[in-house]
Amino acid sequence: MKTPPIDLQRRRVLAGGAFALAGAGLPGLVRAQAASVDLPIANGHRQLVAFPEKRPLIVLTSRPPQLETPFEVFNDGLITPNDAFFVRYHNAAIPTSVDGDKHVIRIGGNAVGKPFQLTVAELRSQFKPVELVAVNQCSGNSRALFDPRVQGGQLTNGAMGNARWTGVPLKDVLARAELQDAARQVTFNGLDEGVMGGGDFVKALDVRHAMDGEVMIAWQMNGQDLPMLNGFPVRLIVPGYYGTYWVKHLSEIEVIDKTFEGFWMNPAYRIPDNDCACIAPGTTPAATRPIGRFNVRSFITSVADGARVNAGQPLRVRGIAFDGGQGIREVAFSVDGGASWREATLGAELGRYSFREFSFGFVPERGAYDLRVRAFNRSGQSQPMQALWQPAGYMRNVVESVKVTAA
Ligand SMILES: Nc1nc2c(c(=O)[nH]1)N[C@H]1C(S)=C(S)[C@@H](COP(=O)(O)O)O[C@H]1N2
Ligand SMILES: [Mo]
Repeated sequence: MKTPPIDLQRRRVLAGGAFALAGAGLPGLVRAQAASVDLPIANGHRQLVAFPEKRPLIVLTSRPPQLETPFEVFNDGLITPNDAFFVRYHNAAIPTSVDGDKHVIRIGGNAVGKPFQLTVAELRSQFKPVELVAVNQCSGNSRALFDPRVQGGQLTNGAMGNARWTGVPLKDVLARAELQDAARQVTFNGLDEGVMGGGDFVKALDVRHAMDGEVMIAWQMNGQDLPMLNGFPVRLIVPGYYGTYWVKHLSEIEVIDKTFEGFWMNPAYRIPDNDCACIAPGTTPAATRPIGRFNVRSFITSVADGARVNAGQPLRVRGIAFDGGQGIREVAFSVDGGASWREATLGAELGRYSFREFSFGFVPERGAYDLRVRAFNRSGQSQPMQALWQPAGYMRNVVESVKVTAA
């Protein structure tokens, strides 16, 4: 394909289509779009709307855009296409026009010797690019499936995606700022602004984590510029960690000599400080810590819950598994609701932060089947048979049940 002229390629403007309608309010959206979906939860009726650079996605809110990927997409391939990738924002004041080359990232804070700034054009030309396939998953992915229900965005399983990211290690960029011994944390801010509630969305990582060589400032996703709604022109990639740290439209990095206590680190995005990160419904955690790495998850993608399949004919089932970066070692499957288990076949590994494909086959006889899959990572961690509850509805990773009838 021929590359478009640089202006067109690098400059992103959010205008027209669903976004203009979104500005006019939800009734406009509803009139403009007939397509909708009923998610398997109470109050699960949702519109499917195509925002700029996106195919029709499940709308949670339109201002700011919060879009869930229709689950069928995860059966199309291990890489989630850019136009199908979910979108999450906290604040309505999101950038609508950005010059990708001239966009500036400022690096400073009270624990650097040499504050500096650089444009994205400089970032791309002055550092050695790296590539990594990694899952981005919202902490609240699957939140709507909790019982008892919890507050927050009522998401089913589509607030996740897997992409090949191109960028430079954050470590290389920070090295230029000459970190001082006092450096404790690094904060990240983007172009979007908060005027209500928690205010501007700012996140922090410990210095050691920020300097681990894997955390990346990325400008490409699956070989293309980032879509505007996924952080154009640059975003942070924090492999294995929940999406909340993957700051979009990254514009400001500060290295500081203490633990950052902004709203989006405390009290927001915290989990019970115990082994399961869970508590009994209705109780309050004794202590909390910032959310961290993904736990282990797996999903059947090729058959939907409630599907009818052909009795007496071989059924091939496939799906995806992932974890916080150990890599998937095994996926066990059951066709009898977990009474007995066998081992599924794993597909090629695209890296330990990627979705990993699994598949298995069996010949169903006439009757009902309860399909389950349970993944194990390389340190032996797995998924619970009963969901672990927590008040914010983060980190759901229960073994899913897909009930099918063979006839
Ligand atoms: N600037 C900015 N970056 C952000 C957010 C935000 O509100 N503003 N939300 C975070 C959260 S909670 C998630 S889950 C991911 C979602 O990434 P995506 O929108 O590209 O799917 O973005 C993160 N980065
Ligand atoms: Mo999130």
